[in-house]
Amino acid sequence: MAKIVNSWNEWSRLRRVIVGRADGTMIQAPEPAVVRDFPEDGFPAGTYGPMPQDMVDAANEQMENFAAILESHGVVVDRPEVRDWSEEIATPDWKQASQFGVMPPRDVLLTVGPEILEATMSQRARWFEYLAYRPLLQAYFREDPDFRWESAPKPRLTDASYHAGPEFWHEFESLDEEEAIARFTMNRRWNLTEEEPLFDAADVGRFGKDLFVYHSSVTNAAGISWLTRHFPDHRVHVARFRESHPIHLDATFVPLRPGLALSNRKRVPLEEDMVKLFEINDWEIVPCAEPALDEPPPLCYCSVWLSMNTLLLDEKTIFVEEQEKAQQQQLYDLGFEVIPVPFWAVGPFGGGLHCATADVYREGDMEDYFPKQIPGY
Ligand code: ABU
Repeated sequence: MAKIVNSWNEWSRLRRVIVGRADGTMIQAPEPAVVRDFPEDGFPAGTYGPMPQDMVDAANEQMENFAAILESHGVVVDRPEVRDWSEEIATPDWKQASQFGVMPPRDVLLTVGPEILEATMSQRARWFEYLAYRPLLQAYFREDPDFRWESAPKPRLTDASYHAGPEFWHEFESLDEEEAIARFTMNRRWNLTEEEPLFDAADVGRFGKDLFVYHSSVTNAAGISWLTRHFPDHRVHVARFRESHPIHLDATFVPLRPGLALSNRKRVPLEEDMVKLFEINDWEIVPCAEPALDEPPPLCYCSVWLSMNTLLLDEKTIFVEEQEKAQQQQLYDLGFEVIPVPFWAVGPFGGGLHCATADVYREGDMEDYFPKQIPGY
């Protein structure tokens, strides 16, 4: 029987990966966890519906091209199921008028060694997203006797999981960035309460034995506590950055190879112990390059910092968005072979090259890259 699932970090040689799909992606209906508001592009707050078909086609074309590039480098590429994300969904506790999509597998699936963990997610619209990956996970389970298939406790996502309803986001949007940072980031709370553990997989940075989890607008302290208990052989550290609306670590702080990490030049780390941990273990943290875009493209809820949302083929070779020339040059200067990949059309579907993928197999085992630790962190 085959070994299918194994990945302990972000940089060891990639052999198998899931690449998402743009098909059927929705501008989500409002809910306590998220309100989409694109008045100039046909979706003012309160409205929802499918992404324009020409955008879906353009994103899918770039994703097919990326899958082909990965395959040409000896990586097996798996794809999730196409599903109808426009359907209303319900649990005994709530109804949600639309779902989201399945472009960013990184948000949902966390691979740690031989385990793939389905994250709780914190948006009602994303409650059933794991279903698109189930055919793949079932196949891995059948073929790989060591595969640990795990699912975090499905959250209730009742109103108790949120401080307020969709109106939270209307008020949030009325604040300028500094006000939002002072009110929410510095107080470690956006609209999630601590009612139940909530986390997105993309808030976890995998550095071998050490996992860094972003306390963000989609991951709460209970979620980080759950992950700490779930991975007793790891050291789980809280990461925080000076960012008004944090969603996911992979456009904020990413490892490039043992001893080298890339940090968002604007989003300053707020955990002093985190910076110290890297310093005492002789890691260099470099600020990323300036992004090519000033503003995100139409219908995009991600930031321009998708410029640093890259995928490592191995610790010397990195896939970078084709038009992010400054980021490419910086990585080249740091000693990487840079493979440019056109991917801007995918951004509005939920992310860049890292978001659009989920590791299945990278070579190597769990290693300790931070032998010196800081007690209590
Ligand atoms: N899913 C990654 C998005 C992060 C960002 O927009 O900065």
